[in-house]
Amino acid sequence: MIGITEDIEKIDYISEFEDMNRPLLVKNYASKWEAFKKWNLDFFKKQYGEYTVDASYNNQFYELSLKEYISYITEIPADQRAMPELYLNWKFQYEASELSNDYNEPHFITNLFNQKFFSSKIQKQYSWIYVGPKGSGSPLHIDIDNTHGWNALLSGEKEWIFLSPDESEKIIEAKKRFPNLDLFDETILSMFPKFNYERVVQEEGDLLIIPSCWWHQVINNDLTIALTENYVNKHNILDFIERFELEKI
Ligand SMILES: O=C(O)CCC(=O)C(=O)O
Ligand SMILES: [Fe+2]
Repeated sequence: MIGITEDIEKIDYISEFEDMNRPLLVKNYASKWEAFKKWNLDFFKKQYGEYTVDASYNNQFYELSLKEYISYITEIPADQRAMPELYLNWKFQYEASELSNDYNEPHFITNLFNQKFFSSKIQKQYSWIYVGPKGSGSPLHIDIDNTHGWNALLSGEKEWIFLSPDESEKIIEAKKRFPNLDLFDETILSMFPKFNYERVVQEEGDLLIIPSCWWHQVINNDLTIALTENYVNKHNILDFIERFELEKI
């Protein structure tokens, strides 16, 4: 079950959420960040317009400059764009690491990527800025390498569908028939009455914690700017390390 809190200090995050592997929406957590005031499309275009970024549409990936991307989604009306929901995900930490001065990792999580036994660069691989026009979003997935994630919405509104790891078998089975299983499509959703899912709306300034192996699908209800980072804690670190050991063999 997803939790919602207006005040993180009023709940016992560790026992009620971290140890239970439960998602949590923290209202307005990111509203006090510098990033919340500063990060908008004009700022990105002026400061980082020339940088090359990745964007996706219908599961295809494209490389373009940030300036080109911003012009594409703001200057061409959606019905005249060949890719109306072109979605930007920028691994900004490699070239624009100073952007990390504009926010703080949520203080209530434990992130073992900060520990000395990991490379100091590991977090760069697991930090993204997402920008997307209305109607864009992310297909149903669990996060990479079984990491946990947090997602801070700096502008716009996102709607999420969550399914717990207990639903995995049913989802994997359904994906065999429908590889692009779209649970925001009422017709598709009604074909799977056994799915236990929850919907949550994330508003500007809200922070969402997405625990390891929770399935989620996301749609942007209007133009959004979000920051998301993934991490490991005591619950998934062994699983994480094992994966990389296996890959080396
Ligand atoms: O906002 C999105 O579209 C994707 C976010 C997501 O999947 C995540 O933060 O893990
Ligand atoms: Fe995700």
